[in-house]
Amino acid sequence: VPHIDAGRFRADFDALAEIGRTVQGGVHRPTFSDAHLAARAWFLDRAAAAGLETRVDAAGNHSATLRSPAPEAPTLLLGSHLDTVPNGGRFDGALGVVAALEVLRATQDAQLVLPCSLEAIDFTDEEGTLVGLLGSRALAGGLTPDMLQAPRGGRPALLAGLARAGLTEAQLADARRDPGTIAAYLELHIEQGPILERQRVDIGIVTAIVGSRSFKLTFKGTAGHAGTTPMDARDDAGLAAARFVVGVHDTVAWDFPNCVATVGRVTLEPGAFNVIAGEAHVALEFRSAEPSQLDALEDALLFRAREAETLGRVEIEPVGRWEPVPLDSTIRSAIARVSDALGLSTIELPSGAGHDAQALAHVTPSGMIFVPSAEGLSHQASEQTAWDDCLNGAEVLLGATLELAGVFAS
Ligand code: HGY
Ligand code: MN
Ligand code: MN
Repeated sequence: VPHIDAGRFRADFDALAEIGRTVQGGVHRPTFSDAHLAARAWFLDRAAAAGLETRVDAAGNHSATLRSPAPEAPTLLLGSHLDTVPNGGRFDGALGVVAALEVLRATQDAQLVLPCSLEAIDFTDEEGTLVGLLGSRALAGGLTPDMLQAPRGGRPALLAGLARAGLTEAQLADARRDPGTIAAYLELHIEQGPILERQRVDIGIVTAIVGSRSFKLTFKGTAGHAGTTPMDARDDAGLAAARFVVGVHDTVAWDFPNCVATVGRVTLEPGAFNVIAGEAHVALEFRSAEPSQLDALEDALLFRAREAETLGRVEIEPVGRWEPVPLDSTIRSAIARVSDALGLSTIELPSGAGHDAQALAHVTPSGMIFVPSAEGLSHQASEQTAWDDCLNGAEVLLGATLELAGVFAS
């Protein structure tokens, strides 16, 4: 019976964590940065070293495949992502990719013949440094040209990034797979929240993934002299942005208790001590598991923007959205069965983080396995998951893969 080679798994995870490592011990691998490109090359090298087929598709998705001898065998995709947020952690995305590779190698080592091919895949730009779920949406056929016109990272960064990676915008859609060739999608990921740790549970069985919407807001004020302009004569874009940030917090805290909203960046122009800000650029993102709540939250927060605005008004630009999706119940019960057989405790929970699984869920049965995050911390250098938990996650991914290969092959 196949089993995870603990030494090989750990050695690969540690080697990958060195690529783009930061002085604080985190990882900085924004999409198409040198570190990101190096991590993807490393992944293909490791796959080739194991004698697995490797490929890079038109959206830059990197994958390793253990081919089934069965003719017309569908592919069971095991994925995650090697790109990170700026100054992110070692586990977000990377754990799932290394565990997926390890599942293929363990299966191959055991000379187990499956009715499905197994493919370990690293999706392009999951984090939205450029677009968000770029590779997984392209593969699932969910990438539309309008998503590339005003992406979160800005169009110049997108085009420059694609060029660095040897990709072109026109070919991204060629990465689309016929859903008939995909048996299912499975992803191991850290929880990135505090629930599993608080409840001392080993494995999280993900029920659904929240939806999210992102907007760029520009508050237009009047730049002016910081010394000579009386306080009642100012049209201060910085003050408008500050009022908006407080309004975002109050709106969600008071009226949308099970949603979240974040202003992760405020940039004031011209950005000098002695100049009243003429413009404020604000990055807004909010999430909910309920589509209807996303609409209500959008209305409420954009109303707050207009309330806060300066005389020069506020410009509001949508720059990204990911729909909430439920995950597959057959996969959820397979994860539960495998975890129970391994003596691991489980709970079911929704994901407050976005994942490639929400792009795949539109076209194929998709499921996610969570392992605990220490203190619920993520998207920063001290992101940490105990190695035993990582091993548990990889064993559950292996067991669920072997079980589901039989279920979804037909
Ligand atoms: O932003 C997210 O939720 C995910 O980590 N990309
Ligand atoms: Mn992730
Ligand atoms: Mn992330």
